[in-house]
This record gives sequence, C-alpha cells and structure tokens, in this order.
Amino acid sequence: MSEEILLGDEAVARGAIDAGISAAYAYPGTPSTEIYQTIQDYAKEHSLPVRGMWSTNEKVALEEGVGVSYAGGRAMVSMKHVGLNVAADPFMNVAVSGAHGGLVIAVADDPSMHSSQNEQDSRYFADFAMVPCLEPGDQQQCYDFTREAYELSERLQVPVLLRLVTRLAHSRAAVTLGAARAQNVPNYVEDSSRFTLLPVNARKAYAKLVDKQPALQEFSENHAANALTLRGNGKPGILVSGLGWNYLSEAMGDALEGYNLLRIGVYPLPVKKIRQLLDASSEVWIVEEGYPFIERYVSALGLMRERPIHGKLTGALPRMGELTQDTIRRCFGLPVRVSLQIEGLSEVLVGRPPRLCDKCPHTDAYIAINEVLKQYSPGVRVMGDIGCYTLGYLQPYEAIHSCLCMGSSIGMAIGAAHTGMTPSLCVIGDGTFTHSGMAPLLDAARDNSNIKVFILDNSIVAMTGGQPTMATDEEVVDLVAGLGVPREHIRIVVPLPNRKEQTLAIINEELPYKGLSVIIARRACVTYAKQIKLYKRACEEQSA
Ligand SMILES: Cc1ncc(C[n+]2csc(CCOP(=O)(O)OP(=O)(O)O)c2C)c(N)n1
Ligand code: SF4
Repeated sequence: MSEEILLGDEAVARGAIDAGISAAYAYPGTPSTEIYQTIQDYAKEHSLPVRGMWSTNEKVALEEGVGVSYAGGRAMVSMKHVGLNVAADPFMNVAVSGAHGGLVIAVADDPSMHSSQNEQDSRYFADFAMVPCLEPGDQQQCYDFTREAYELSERLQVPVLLRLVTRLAHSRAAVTLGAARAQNVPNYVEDSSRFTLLPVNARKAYAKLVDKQPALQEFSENHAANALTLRGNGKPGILVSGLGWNYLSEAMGDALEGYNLLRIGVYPLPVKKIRQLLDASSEVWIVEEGYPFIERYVSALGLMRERPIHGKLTGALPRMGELTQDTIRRCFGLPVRVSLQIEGLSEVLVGRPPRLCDKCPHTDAYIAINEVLKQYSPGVRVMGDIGCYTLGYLQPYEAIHSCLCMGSSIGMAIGAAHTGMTPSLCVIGDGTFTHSGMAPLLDAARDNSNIKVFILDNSIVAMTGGQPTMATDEEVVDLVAGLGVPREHIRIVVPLPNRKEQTLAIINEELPYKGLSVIIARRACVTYAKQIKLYKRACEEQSA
C-alpha cells in the first residue's frame, strides 16, 4: 500500500494500470486527456508492457479496446463526453456482444461547459446500452472504482462505463494505492458468435444482456458505495450521487445529521434503496452533477408518491451548470457563505478572454481569408470546426461562423453550397481532419461540390495540449488526393506575414473555380514547436 496525491484522471489511470491492463486507447479532450497521458507516461517510466496510442478518433479507440478484450486482455478506453457520441456505434454494440477481457470506458463529462459545446450526461448512455456505470465521488473512488470495474467487467462479461466530471478529473487528493494485479494471459473469446452480431447471433446476445440485468441490479443494490443511512421515519431525505456528495457535505456540514441519506455511486440505480429512502422521508432533495437523471428515474418509477421532491426539474437546483456550495445552500434554505474578500484582487485578476497565441499560424491564415473575402462581403459565411482555430470566431478576426462538432465544417459547407451559398468555405485543422473530416471530404470529392476547404495544418493537435497529429505536411496532401481531390486543386500556402501576397494570389485563383478546392495552410504551431520536432523525429525513426 502507498499513498500519492493524484488528479481524478491520474487516479483512474493508476487504477487501470494496477488492475492489469494490457492496453489503453484514447482520443484527447478536456477533461479526460490526462487519463491516457498518465498511463503512457507511467508505463514508460516503469517499463510496463502496456500498449496503446492516441487513436484517430473515439470510435477507433473503443474498437481497439474491444479487440484487446476479444483477445482476453484488459483495456482502458478514455474520452470526453462528446467523444462518446462518436464512439456510440461500437459502444451500443459491445454492450450486446459483451466483454471478454475487462473493458472499461472512462468518460469525462463537462458540466458548465468549461471546454465543450454541451454538458451531456454520460449516465444516459450507460442506461441506454444497459451496462453498469460507476460514478466516483472522490479521487480515492476514482482509483477503487476503476479497479473494481475490471472485475465486474470480467465477472459479468459486460463493458463498464466510468463517469467522471471536470472538477473531479482535474482536482487532486490523497489516494491509497493497492498491489498491482498481473495482466491476463491472452485467451481468445471461445464463442465468436458473441462478437459476430448477425441478427441470428445478435438476438441471442441481446437476450443475454437482458438476462444480465438482474445481476447488475443486485450488484448495485448491495454495493457499499450505494450507502443508505436512515436516521428516522418522517425526517427529510437526500439522494446524492457522484461528486454531488462533495459539494453537499461541504455545503451542509453537520446539518446533514438531520437527514436520511442515500449516496449513489453505482448504476443501475439501486431501486430498493431509493424506495426505502423515499418511504422513510417526509420530503426528498435530489443532488446530482449533470442532468436530472436520478430525478427523472424516481418520477418514472412512481416513487415520488406523496412526498415533495426538490431537484433540478422542480427548479430547486439550477438545471444547467455545475453544482456549487452556494446553489446547494440556497436550495436547502441556508444562508450563502460570504466568500473571502481580498482588497484590490479584481484589479490584479482581470478577465482574460481566450485568444490565439502571439504569432499563431492561424492568425495569418484568417487575415488572408478575411482579406480575400472582402470582395464578396457582406454576408459571406465560413463554416468553422473545433480546435485552436475556433477562436477565429472572436474579435479581431470574426472569420468563421459555425462550430458544431468535430468534422462538421466540410459537410455543412457542402449542404450550404447545395442550397446556393457561394462561395461556400470551411476551415478545419489537421487533427480534426483526420478525426472526422476525411469522410465528408470524400463526399465533396464524389460530388465535386463547389466548396473551398481550408486545412490549417499546424503539425499538431494543439488545443488539447499538443498530442501528435495523424498526418501533416505531404501526408495531408496525399490523404486529400487519395480521397479524390484533383492534385491541381490541392494548393499549399504558408501563412506568414511575409508570404501574404502569394497566399492571397493562390486563394484568389481557387475561389472562382466552380468545384472542390482544398487549400492547405501549412505552418507549424509556435507554442508546441519542440514537441513537433520530437514527433517528426520519432516518425522518421519509425519509418527508417
Ligand atoms: C468528439 C470530440 N473529441 C474531442 C474533442 C476535443 N478537441 C477539441 S479540438 C481538438 C483537436 C484540435 O486539433 P486540430 O484540428 O489539429 O486543431 P489545433 O488545435 O491544432 O489548431 C480536440 C481533440 C472534441 N471537442 N470533440
Ligand atoms: S497553441 Fe499553437 S495553434 Fe494553438 S493558438 Fe497557440 S500557436 Fe496557435
């Protein structure tokens, strides 16, 4: 046993390593990035035989994890919440096939949208797929639940979803670590019909998943993390889940002693315990981080009966954003605590809106695009995508006019062009292009859509902290050509102030062309220059 101060993400990573994983796959995204980063660094530092990689996207990462499980190993797959949308197809189907070696999917949700387009709650995905979800409430549980998730996954042959939220993923606490388990010896799944989901097999596999539900329910009902404390009939009650417990205990302190309490960390929901809490309580507060998942369940099960319920649906707690001690105290009718006041602090800590770094290559790309588009204004729209370059939406550039989800810019430009928008332009980074931009570019090539695609190739996945990109420089050109874009309409510009005239000339040549052009703005990110060099050297060594 040893103790270390770990981030929630790091505790998950160490839990996975100590559970004996053979491999880990991830796609970066705040707040989940540190899970794979830690696994990679720790395995390297301790020469552990743990394979893995930053995958092309979340779907591929999960499929790689399923392959490990199929071959008998244990796998960790990690991503941010919106990544699970990308991985939804294998996720829903591996629930049906079931796991063989332990398969854990760690998903970090982002209530308050610190770094995301939405605050979707991954507990719904676990429920949808009928697989268990473990929701740690502190860093120790991050470690313990991860280890336990592998045991559960192998015992009941199900994938397990581990749900984190931003504050937990990105805050530190002491964690007691246990002895590491050995990795599994590879042993292929015997009954391959399980993983061959032809309708004839899928019906049987799905029946098995349905049959497992009582065992999952029993696991949840008996789990110590679903802790029911009854202090007396007729007392008020609280149902609290995951990190909500942290906020609640800090906000309420000793006042909690006056309440019946059910703390939830394991799903499917422990319905019997919920019923016991409701039966014993005069009124019930439901405190959960994310959507009103438990609250809806309680009402759907008809468990509200005569008791008043206070939660997000009733307006007692805010429907969106993270919980805070203040919102909880207000909800319980307690005075909000006065926060620490430091004289002159607001003058020192001035608001810093996000902006592109000085000398960022994206700035020169946007300056050029804006200048060329002046001849078409007003009203030219440029479809944007997700990466550092999304900041081009803001002043002073105001160069892009959409950002829906990774890879969406090209498809949106095609649709807008079909509806008569001319010129129809879009902007996508090299990382986002390989994540989910190649399929829509294939559409554009087959259709010879009248769109102009700018690929901003800065040689790295910058926004999430500098992970290696799957393709840069000539590799991007070859990919684009391979997808069917004619070489004469694949143009390269170097977004530098002293190359501006050439850049403007090339864009101006392509804009009047009534078909598909791809303009690659090729210049490395200045902030991650060192990493880019290292990655490029590693690639050269690998291919030598
Ligand atoms: C489905 C999904 N996965 C992950 C993320 C997190 N994320 C935001 S931008 C980005 C990559 C951006 O890389 P790139 O396109 O190369 O642009 P750069 O930041 O380098 O300019 C990632 C992984 C996300 N928003 N959505
Ligand atoms: S990290 Fe790189 S790509 Fe991102 S804003 Fe800074 S210089 Fe630009």
